[in-house]
Amino acid sequence: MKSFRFLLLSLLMTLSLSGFAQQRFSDKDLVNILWAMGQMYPQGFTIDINTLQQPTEGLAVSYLATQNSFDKKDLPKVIKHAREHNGFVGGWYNPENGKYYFDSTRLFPEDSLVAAVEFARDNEQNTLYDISKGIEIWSNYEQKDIRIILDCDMGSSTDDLFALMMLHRYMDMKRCNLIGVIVDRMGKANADIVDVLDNFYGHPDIPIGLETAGQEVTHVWIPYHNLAYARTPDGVPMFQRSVGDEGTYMEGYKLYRKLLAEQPDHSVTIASIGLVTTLARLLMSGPDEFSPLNGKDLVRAKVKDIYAMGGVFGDAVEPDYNFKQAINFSLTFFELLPKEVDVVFSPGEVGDPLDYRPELVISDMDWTDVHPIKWTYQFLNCNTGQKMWDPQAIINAVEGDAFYQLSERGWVTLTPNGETIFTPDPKGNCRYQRPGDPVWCDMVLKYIRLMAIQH
Ligand SMILES: [Ca+2]
Repeated sequence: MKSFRFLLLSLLMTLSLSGFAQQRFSDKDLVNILWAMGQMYPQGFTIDINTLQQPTEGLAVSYLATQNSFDKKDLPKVIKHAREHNGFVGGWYNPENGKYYFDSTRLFPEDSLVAAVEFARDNEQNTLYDISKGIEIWSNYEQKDIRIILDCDMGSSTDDLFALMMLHRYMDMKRCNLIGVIVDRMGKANADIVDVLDNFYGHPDIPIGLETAGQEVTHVWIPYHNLAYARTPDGVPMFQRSVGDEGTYMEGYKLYRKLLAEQPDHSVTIASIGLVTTLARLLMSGPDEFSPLNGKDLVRAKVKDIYAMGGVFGDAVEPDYNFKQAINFSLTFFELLPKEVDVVFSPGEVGDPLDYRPELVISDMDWTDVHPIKWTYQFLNCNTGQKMWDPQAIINAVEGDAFYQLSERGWVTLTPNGETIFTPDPKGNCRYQRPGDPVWCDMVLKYIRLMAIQH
């Protein structure tokens, strides 16, 4: 390793001493430099071939054209492509097959995630790299057609806000299609918050359903339920809405039925990050104008899987909240859910280490003064132990099961005390997320933060 470092340093010194720094380097020089870089930075590097500077920020995406360029022999091809395009080359060493991979690379600003992911998908790259954050981002170009219904308890904890924010960002990246949002926390104001976010993030027409006969949960962790009615000092509504103050929302389980009936069989993913009251009512429902099937059969026919924030399977700091709050509905949900539908639980301990500090939320959103999440964090005390629990169900639903360390398969039963009991069985429909290590947690939090700076 030392010899390569020496080679690189002496090359750079020679070139800069002879006044080459302002000029383009010859192909031969670059082959030697990039090869030495590969040895020095086996975990990966990106370099500007005109200045030999390594950028300190940006989203680096490889071009398809230089895919499968291995080792020194392929470097001239990579250099030629980089010269004709963006002038960046990236490389890394794969210890599994002993090969060095080099690519002509395009660099996007870090607030251009959508364009970067689109480019990655067009170039058949499964990942891109955020240089300043030091994290890989998945583009999963082969994964298509994820249809999600979000079921949330907006209006109390703020992780629901981030979960919905992420779904909008994923939509922008064409990673999923959010076909509807159910609000299972009763009260129109809570659905109005969804309406605000849908408008703010540029998808104002997403259908919203509201639970009206679920369970009244009076405790509010962070009182942002009046967010939709915020006014500027001049009295003008601060946030745009599709459903006005006088508007109404469809009954939650009816919207479920409508949306499911419209979708192909086994195509819908439900991300449940609140209570399961509306899901229980859906499962109890009978045939109606939307479908001749009863709720159980409709779910069996249309739902592919459910990612549910809730349950306790390990050393959670706190007991489960989502299932316990409306225990009778939860018991019905567990009893009636068809066993063919896969469920992945995201217990509290997975999100516990993911602490998106209020001051970071506000600074990450400094690109605008009018922002519903920033408003919440500016005007309310969000330093309440709020963690990024709900986004875990969303990330898993979109990024896929390989992104998490999931348990083996088994069955989960719910006790009247709200305890989730897991019984291993290879035929079982349930798995649960296991907590990630500190490196993984750091990456996920950085990813959520990257979504927050997009505009
Ligand atoms: Ca929630």
